[in-house]
Amino acid sequence: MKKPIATPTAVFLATVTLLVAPWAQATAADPTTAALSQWRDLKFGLFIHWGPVSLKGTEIGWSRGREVPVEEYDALYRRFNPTAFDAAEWVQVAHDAGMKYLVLTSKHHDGFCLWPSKYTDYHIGNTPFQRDVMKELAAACRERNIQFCTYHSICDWRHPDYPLGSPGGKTAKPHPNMPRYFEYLKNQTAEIIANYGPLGIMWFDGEWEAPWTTEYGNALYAGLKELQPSLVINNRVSKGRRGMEGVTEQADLNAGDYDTPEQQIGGFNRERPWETCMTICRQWAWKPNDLMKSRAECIQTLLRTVGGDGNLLFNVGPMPDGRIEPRQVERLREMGAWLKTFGDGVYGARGGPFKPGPWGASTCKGNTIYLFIMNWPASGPLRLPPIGPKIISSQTLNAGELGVDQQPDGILVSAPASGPDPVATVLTFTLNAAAFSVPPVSVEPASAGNE
Ligand code: JFZ
Repeated sequence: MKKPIATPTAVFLATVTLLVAPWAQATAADPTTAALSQWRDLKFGLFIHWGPVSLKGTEIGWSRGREVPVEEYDALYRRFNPTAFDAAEWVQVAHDAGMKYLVLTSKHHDGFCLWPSKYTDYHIGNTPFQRDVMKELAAACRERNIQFCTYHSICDWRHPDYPLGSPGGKTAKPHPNMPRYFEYLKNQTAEIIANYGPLGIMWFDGEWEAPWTTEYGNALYAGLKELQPSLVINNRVSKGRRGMEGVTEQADLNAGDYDTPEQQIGGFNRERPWETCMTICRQWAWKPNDLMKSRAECIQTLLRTVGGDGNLLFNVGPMPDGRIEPRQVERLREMGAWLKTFGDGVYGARGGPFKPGPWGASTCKGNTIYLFIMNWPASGPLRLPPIGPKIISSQTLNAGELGVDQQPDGILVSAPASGPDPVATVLTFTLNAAAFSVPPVSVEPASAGNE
């Protein structure tokens, strides 16, 4: 018998249940720790939910067997022909928005694959379009120094081996075979890393259903780290996530490098990395005339997220012709234009020390605290809690002279005479010490007015 070569892939494929968490003993030299801190500095990424379902304008995965009959949904790919798709254009949009990474749905809950996988026929290569979207995007990202990442659904409501089906995992398949489905998942994720890696993140989802267990999740995590030690993997690879808050309970038992609050800004947390995922409109996949967030809401969402020490993964659903909707492109470019002026307090910064609240948010880098003041008291100055280090100087970037008065019991900031900025008044404090060493403090809501 020929001895199998122990390539990482072979080791991965041989691994069925690799228990116990190496991620629990991460050290500074550990590749995950290094990759995580690099990724955290990027702050802002583009999430892309796309597939043949864009032809219907309904939600990806969830509309299968609901708004769209299963047979019709599964046949959409035969007429999916996004001839206006231009990977360089998508990456240009992300770049112009000030985004530093991009996460594409390699496969959503509906099972359709945006790359020509050798483990299924249900993929982009068998559409009239035929082109390998993932290959083109990965290359375009590399060219512009944007980290290429993938979203991959664990649940697959179409695959006959996966036990649950549409709508929404509420039906049972006649001949489930979960161990074989797990092989499919391992094969495909290995294929993605081999063809399009190294990736920034592998962003899993659909882990909440019963067929997926901690054992499967931890084994998948361990196997992928064998293939690419620097790979960052979100907490949805395993169990233990608490709802839409996205925080993993018992993180020492459940694999995953960071938490994933969904459609909400995560709570202030410097201990465990986190990333809010949020849609620019309401739906993840493209919906005609979907309600879009305002410029101020988009930018403030980013600032509140970064101020809580998190990343923001902001989602668009491209249209069936392959373009990102022009008004969404415009909104993203507005965010980028703002970041061009004020991004210093975003990229490479950490959240705090003043925790986000109705008043606004703050970040810190070196000896500087960046304040993003969104709501001023109805009258009088904004009162911030006291901090140890001395404020040596203060500067505003988009308001006239602001009075800053550091007292033993707090810091008083007078409102700009020019009136509040529709996004945020941006102000820096330069300290006589490292700003990150100031212990995080809450800003009393009373001092933000509105009462
Ligand atoms: C999940 C996906 O279902 C969704 O389509 C999108 O990809 C998002 C990033 O992640 O979001 C969920 C997950 C679970 C529920 C709702 C949305 N749920 O259980 O109702």
